[in-house]
Amino acid sequence: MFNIILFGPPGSGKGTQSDKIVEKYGLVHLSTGNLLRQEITDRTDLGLKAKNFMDKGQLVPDEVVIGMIDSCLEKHNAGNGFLFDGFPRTAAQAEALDKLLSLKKKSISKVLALEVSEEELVKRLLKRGETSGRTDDTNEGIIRNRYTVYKKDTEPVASYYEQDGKLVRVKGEGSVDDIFEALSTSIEAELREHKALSID
Ligand code: B4P
Repeated sequence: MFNIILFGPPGSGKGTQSDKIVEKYGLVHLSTGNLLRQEITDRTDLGLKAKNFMDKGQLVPDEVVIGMIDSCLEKHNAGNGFLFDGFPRTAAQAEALDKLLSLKKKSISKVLALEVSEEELVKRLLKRGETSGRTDDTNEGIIRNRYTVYKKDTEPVASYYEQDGKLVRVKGEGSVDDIFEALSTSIEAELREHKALSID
């Protein structure tokens, strides 16, 4: 079993690439963004609370997101492993994830970080906002706030994994297929190492 984190700023293509990765490698996709949007659609208490933060381009509080991931890990018995998309986004979330996985005698194998310039991100999200109906994609000020929050709270999480030698940086600009190929190369190198060490 191997567990991957797909890391990167808002609009870097985490969701786009996750769909392709889970299909090819048979991983369970855990996207906190998708889970939160489902809670909003279902009008749950958690969803109503989260919507206030998401609409402003802010992060949803750690305790809400960590609780959500905890119950997802309980629900899914991932055969090949998990792909975490958009989680962890803060140091507290990264520490909580390590604790939750170590209770199951598991850990993160690799963190794949997509790198995209701010201007390209803003362009992509404004374009998606034309059709997605996502309130956090329609306003440039909110999109730039999401980027500011990323730089302040999320980007430092990369060094948490870099210290352990788990971080791989991948250029997130170019065609979706070329980026997927670069990600696949890193995943397969990890899988070979995994087999060589025969880690469960
Ligand atoms: P998320 O749902 O995680 O989404 P995202 O950051 O907006 O985008 P992603 O990187 O997945 O981009 P995508 O592939 O769709 O977060 C939304 C919000 O939820 C956060 O702001 C926060 O409020 C909350 N939240 C989520 N997780 C949280 C957590 N752990 N803690 C606290 N709060 C949390 O790509 C974007 C666009 O680019 C698409 O239109 C796509 O078609 C396009 N695109 C993709 N690849 C491209 C390429 N190579 N070239 C051109 N366009 C491309």
